[in-house]
Amino acid sequence: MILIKLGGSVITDKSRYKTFNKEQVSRLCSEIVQSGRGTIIVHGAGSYGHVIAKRYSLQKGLVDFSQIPAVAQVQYDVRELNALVVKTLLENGIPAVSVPPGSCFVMENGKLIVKDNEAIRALAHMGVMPILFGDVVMDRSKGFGICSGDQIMEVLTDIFKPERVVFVSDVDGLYTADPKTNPDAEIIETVTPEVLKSVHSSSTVDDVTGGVVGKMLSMLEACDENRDCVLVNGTVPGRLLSLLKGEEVPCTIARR
Ligand code: IP8
Repeated sequence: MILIKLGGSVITDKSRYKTFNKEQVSRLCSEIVQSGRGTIIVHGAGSYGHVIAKRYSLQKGLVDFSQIPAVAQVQYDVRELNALVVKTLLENGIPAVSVPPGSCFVMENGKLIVKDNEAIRALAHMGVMPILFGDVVMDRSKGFGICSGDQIMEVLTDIFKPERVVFVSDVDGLYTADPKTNPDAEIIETVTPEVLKSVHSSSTVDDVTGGVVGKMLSMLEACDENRDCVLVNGTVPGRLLSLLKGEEVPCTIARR
């Protein structure tokens, strides 16, 4: 089984509040179906989550009660995005159901706690794909917090032990600098914890969950000697399909 995260930069326009990239999501779903591989899909929040989360500093947890309407709004918005993703999966013949992390789980000082994963396992066992996503989640010590899709990936990796973990983003991989602003930036084909320390962290859009370096940390966490962890560009038609078919494509592979 392959665990795939469709990043917020691919499924939405991260610079414009609540802009869903319907065509791109539909194409990616069809590439996943065409690959014939068993998959589980997670998605990020994109502009349905990060814009308001950043404006109200929701990643800091409860600081003052003026944040509360924003907590409810972001939860509402990411469920709206999730409904759009699930609808697109259904249209592509993938039986998918929504599992909103903020309604099922809690966090402890920013760490997601999943004590009971029976429903998720039962769904997958029956051939129904549980779809989890980046969400606002109640936190035992901070009141609430932001749970990223990357944290969900770590939890699902523990549950399902996928043979491969794939992060679909809008860049070819990890670069030595931000490729959107620096023409000299070079792609790093293999990232290790040592390589990551030397990489400059930057993000051109509002992102409350750590951008590409945060993602690499999650990738390094998820990989082991039997499991590949890959960052691939989903905005290039056919690239995800090629990767899933085992072909060589431009990407960054995490290795410990
Ligand atoms: O887009 C962030 O999830 P991500 C979740 O996977 C929110 O980092 C609500 C901003």
